[in-house]
Amino acid sequence: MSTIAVTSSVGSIDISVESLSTFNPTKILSESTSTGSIYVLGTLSDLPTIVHIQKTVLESEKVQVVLQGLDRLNVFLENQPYFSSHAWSNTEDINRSPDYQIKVICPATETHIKKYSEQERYMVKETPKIYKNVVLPYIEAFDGTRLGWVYAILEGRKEAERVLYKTEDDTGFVILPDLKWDQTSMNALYLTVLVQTHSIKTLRDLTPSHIPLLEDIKQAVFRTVKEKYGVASSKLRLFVHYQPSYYHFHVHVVHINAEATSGMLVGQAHMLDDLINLLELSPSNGPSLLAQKTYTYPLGVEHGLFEGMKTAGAFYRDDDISDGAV
Ligand code: G7M
Repeated sequence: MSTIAVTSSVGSIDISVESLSTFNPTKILSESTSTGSIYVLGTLSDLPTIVHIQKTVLESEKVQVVLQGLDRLNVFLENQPYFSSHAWSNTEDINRSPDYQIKVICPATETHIKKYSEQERYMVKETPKIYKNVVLPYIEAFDGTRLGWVYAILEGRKEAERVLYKTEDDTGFVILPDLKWDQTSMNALYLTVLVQTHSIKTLRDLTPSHIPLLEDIKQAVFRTVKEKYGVASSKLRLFVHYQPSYYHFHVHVVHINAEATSGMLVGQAHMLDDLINLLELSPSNGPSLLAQKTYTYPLGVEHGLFEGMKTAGAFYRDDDISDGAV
C-alpha cells in the first residue's frame, strides 16, 4: 500500500488509501463531459482539499482484455447497426456506476470506417454553383439504407421507449436522446430532433415556409428539456450541421457546459436561431438566403465529397493539397 507523506505548515499529510477514504466532498468545482474527470472541493483531516479524479486512458492493446473482463452489460440503445450500452467489470456492488460506456456499430460499412478514421482535413468553400454541380448529385446518390435508423425512429420501430416528445401529426418531429448521450450527466445533455418530412435534406433546403416548424421545434425542446431534465432553455445550444453525416434534416440540442466536440466547431455548426433569422430576411419568393449562401467548412480526405470538391476547385488553395494525402 503506497503512502505519500508531505510536510507542510500544518504538519505531515498522508495520502493513502485509508486517508483518501475519509475525504469529505463539499462542492464540485468543475467536470469534464468528454474525459469524465472531475475536480471536487472537500476536506481531508479537516483541511480544505481539492481532489481531481480522472480515469486513466485506455491503452489500445487492452481493448480485448476489457471486453473479456466484463461482468454486466446494459444495452440502453438498440437501433441496428448502432448499439449503446453501460458496462460493469465488477458487479459485486450493484449500485456502482458503470465502468464504461460502450458503443458498437455492427455490421460496420466502409463508410463508417472512413467516418471514424483519423484523417487530414482541408477548408472548402461551397458556393451555390458547387452545391448544384457536386453536392446535390452526391446527396441524390446517397445510400438510402444509411437513413434506416432515422426512419425506424420516426416510424416508432426503434428507440420508441426513449422518445421524449413526438408531434401528433406526420408533418412534425420527434425529440430523443442522441446516440452519444447516456442520460446521466446533465452537463453532457445531447438530444436529437428528427423531422418527419423527407423533403429537407440539409439546411440549404429550408425556406421561409419552414419558420413555423423550426419555431415549434425550439419551443418543444425548451418545454421537454425543462420538464424531463429540469434544465433551463438558456442552458441549451440548438444547432444544425453542414455538412451533416445524414441527409435527413435534424437539429442538435446540447447543454452549453458540454465540452465542444468537432461537430460543435465554427464552420460545421449553425445556430438554429441564426437559420431562422436568415429565413426571416429571405425573399418570400425564390431561393432563400440559406440556399444562396456560400458555406466554408472543413472536409476530411475520406469524405465522399472530397474528390468532387477537389476537381471543382473548392479548396482554399488546391496546391496545398498534396496528392499523397488524397
Ligand atoms: O448532423 P449529423 O448528421 O452529423 O449528426 C447525426 C446525429 O445523429 C449525431 O449526433 C449522432 O450521434 C446521432 N445519431 C446517429 N445515429 C446512428 C443515431 C441513432 O441510431 N440513434 C440516435 N438516437 N441518434 C443517432
